[in-house]
Amino acid sequence: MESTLSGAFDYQQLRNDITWDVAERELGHTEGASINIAHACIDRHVEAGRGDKLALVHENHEGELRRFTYRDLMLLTNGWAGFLRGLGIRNLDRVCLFLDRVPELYIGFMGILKVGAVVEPLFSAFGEDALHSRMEDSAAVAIITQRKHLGKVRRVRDRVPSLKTIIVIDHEEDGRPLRDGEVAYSMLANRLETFSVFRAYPETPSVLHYTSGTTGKPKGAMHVHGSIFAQYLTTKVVLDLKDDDIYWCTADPGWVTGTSYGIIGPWALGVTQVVVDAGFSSDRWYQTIDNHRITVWYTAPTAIRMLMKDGLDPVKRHDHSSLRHMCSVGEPLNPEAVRWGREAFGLDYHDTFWQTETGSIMITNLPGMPVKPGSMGRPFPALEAAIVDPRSGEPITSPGRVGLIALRPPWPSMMRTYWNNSATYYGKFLNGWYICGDQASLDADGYFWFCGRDDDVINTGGHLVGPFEIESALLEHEAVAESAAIGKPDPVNMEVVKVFVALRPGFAPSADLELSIMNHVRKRLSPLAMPQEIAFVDKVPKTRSGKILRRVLRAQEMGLPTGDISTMDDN
Ligand code: 6R9
Repeated sequence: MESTLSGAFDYQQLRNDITWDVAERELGHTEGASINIAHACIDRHVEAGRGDKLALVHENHEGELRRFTYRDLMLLTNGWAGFLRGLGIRNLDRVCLFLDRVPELYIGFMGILKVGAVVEPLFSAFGEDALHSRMEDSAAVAIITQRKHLGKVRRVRDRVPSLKTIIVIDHEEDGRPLRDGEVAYSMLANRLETFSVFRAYPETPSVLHYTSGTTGKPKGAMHVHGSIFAQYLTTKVVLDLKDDDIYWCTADPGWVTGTSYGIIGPWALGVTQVVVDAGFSSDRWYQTIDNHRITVWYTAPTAIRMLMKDGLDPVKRHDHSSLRHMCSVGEPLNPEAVRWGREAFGLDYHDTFWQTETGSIMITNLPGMPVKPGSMGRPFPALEAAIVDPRSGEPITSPGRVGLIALRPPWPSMMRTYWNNSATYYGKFLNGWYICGDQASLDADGYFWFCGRDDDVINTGGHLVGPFEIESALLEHEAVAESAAIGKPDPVNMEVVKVFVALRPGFAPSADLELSIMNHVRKRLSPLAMPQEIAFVDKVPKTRSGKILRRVLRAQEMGLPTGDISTMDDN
């Protein structure tokens, strides 16, 4: 494979210039000094005279706007911290956030950090079991929630012995009596001019994030205050945020993208961000870009595929001329999605690969770097990454050979352990590398090409086929809106490819369509990758962060238990 690149982008230069200590320097941190994420993201800006700058523009479901400056955030997070301290919440206590995307979620997050406690963000859509297992595992002492979710919390509280306090943020709007151990807190009525922020250090625990659980039981990745060095630097270099940007991250803080890049990153840079607490509709999303004059947009392939499904007409009905940079995370970004983005917005979606465990972007298409549609790009310049042999952990350098994605520790936002599960944590390292559990290959230009989750890769007649390339090929077929490819056990070939396909509006299942889809994959990829079986479905099962749950389809196919599905999106 020969280089297909030309142009002025100098990756090696960036590797020389961008090191983690650049972030420490720019955040004013010196060796041995304390650093608290909440102070660095909020008070620091106020102290530097930037208190009047807008930090958060919040739009609720009805389209009503609320604006918060950095000074507002300082006073409100002080309020939160004073209140939490008054409740007896101390450093390292785990405090859950169980809220829709209301301002209290974002501001409460920082309030918890100010008091030195550990934030545990949970999707408000979680059912009782998902809520219970996480609260019990972390031994949470408090949970911040709202009336509409209080019923769920009440139903689990007897089974979470550590839980002392349930904090309800919108009690005033309702007024129904609270019970023992439940307290009301009205954020906007509680501004505190000063608060002595907990003296945290780079290794002090900050955020406990349960993983999305595409494979097996969710695990709590423990992060520390020093993670901000990586979140700051990647936000600056990859998301390219600048002082006058209006930034929109579409991720919910129940998912790590919604905290690392939906709270910490943008505020560490002192940027204005927009939060929309409303469900998905392509019109609403284009309206958001238009109304708020969004300049930088961070989203996910699942959302992009939903936008693609509705075609280009809705794009044309809105003005998106404010957009200058677009990024994607969570799943492999299909080449077709990149091409569509070019057509719709005249810009490239820049893929970013990382994990709850890594805390920040690891492999990515940097701004200015030529994007190869379908490739996730190259290691973040401050990081060493490789493709390694699954047995020896030795780097594989020959282009095109598939191996495991491996990252060289340490980096500032690496998880420090899995809560209550250090054995699993230590099991993630091989030959001095952190092993992500994903398969990929490198090309001659050093670009990474994603193949699949380690356990999703299909072995047909001894050939490894990545579900991603099959699903990407399927997306090029005019009838396909979304799909999932799995390996189905086969007596002859070990596995054969089976695909689950959701059709675009205007298409209906038929034998002809089946044949046309099969042929399309055969021609685009190979006879091996051609699906032997196609099931037409209304939608493919996904996690709340938009990841296709191939594991669930595989289990169903074999009549086995589906395992943990607590993060499955059941909307
Ligand atoms: C941030 C986040 C991590 C897993 C990861 C991989 C998949 C994420 C990806 C991607 C291909 C990308 N993943 N980004 N696969 N290309 N750009 O998603 O964290 O929820 O912990 O998931 O998601 O399989 O290992 P998390």
